[in-house]
Amino acid sequence: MRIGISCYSTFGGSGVVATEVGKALAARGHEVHLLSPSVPPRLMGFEDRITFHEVRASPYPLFEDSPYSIALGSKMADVADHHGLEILHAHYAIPHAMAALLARMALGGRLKVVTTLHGTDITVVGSDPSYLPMVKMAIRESDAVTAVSEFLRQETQRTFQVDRPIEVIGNFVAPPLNERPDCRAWLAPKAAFVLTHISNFRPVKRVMDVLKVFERVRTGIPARLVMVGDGPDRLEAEAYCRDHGFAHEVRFTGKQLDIGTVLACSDLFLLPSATESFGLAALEAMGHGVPVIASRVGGLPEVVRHGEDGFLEAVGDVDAMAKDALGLLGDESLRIAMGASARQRALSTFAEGPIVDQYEALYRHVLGMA
Ligand code: GMT
Repeated sequence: MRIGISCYSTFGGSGVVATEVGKALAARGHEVHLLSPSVPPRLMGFEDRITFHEVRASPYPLFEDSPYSIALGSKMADVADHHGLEILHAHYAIPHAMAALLARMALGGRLKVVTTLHGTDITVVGSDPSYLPMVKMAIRESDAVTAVSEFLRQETQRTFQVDRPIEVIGNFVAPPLNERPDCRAWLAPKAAFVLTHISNFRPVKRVMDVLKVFERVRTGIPARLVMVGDGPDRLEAEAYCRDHGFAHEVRFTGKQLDIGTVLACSDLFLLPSATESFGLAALEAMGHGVPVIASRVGGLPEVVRHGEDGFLEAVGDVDAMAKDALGLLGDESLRIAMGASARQRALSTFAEGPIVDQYEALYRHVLGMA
């Protein structure tokens, strides 16, 4: 099949999933065209059968902001026309799904649009009145719609009052590489435990809760915290560590491509989000055998089993999360058992092969091939 995939090129989960799906499809022999404002971080190096197309919205003195959605729709139509695309797969509804529908109209309808809903395109920004009618239209008019968790499927139907089928296709992880540089020595001298958080530091991630959990844990056991990523709440987080006298125990790495190296020497992953439709970062930690402490919210309970792969607590309950962390890190056999359980779950229930099979089957279905 000839497939166009559009996504954001930031470090967020939807861009990661879109790129990894594209790479997996190309490895299966499909022709993949990736459309994004810049090269997505996971598209490193030359990949056979994947072509990258940069989307650029040209400025004009009349525009306050150049209309990216229109430029994306134009690029989609152009690429679809010249490369004979059969499917346009939009990852994250805003604006990719609307742009794909415009491209379909521009080509007289001979192009199928698949939309994958990822999270805040439904739960936060998508339900904002300034976007809601267009997101609803995109969900209704796409040839197929998927959601990354059962929670998100139900939330979409509730918020947008749509009764069309929405297929749940979860996120996936590949088995981690065996050979990694050992970063434990420089992350945690003096044999301290390593706690890790990875996100884009938006308010929805509640990074201050990560610090409050760590603050409690460090008083009970020797520990270090690694904060991977960047975003609006990073400055406040760094200031909190300085003001509370534990900045020397927290390492802010900024954005990192190689999260596998950090996860390979982590003992615990923290994800206390306010909402999370799936929690790809938690799944990636689990794939490395790292247990997770997270909020009991959104799609996280579909990924992390409380008491088996880690612990889930109410949003904002930093005392309970710290208690869980101290219990887990203080009991070596529990920590090892939960890490093994997390890894087993990630690499079986969320293995790449069967999940890419689901996308492939969906494409065949919308193309009338199945
Ligand atoms: O930043 C992004 O790329 C999307 C982001 C979001 O906020 O929508 O992440 C979402 O998609 C990921 C991949 O499917 C999920 O693992 C995240 O849970 C989800 N984020 C939220 O729901 C907050």
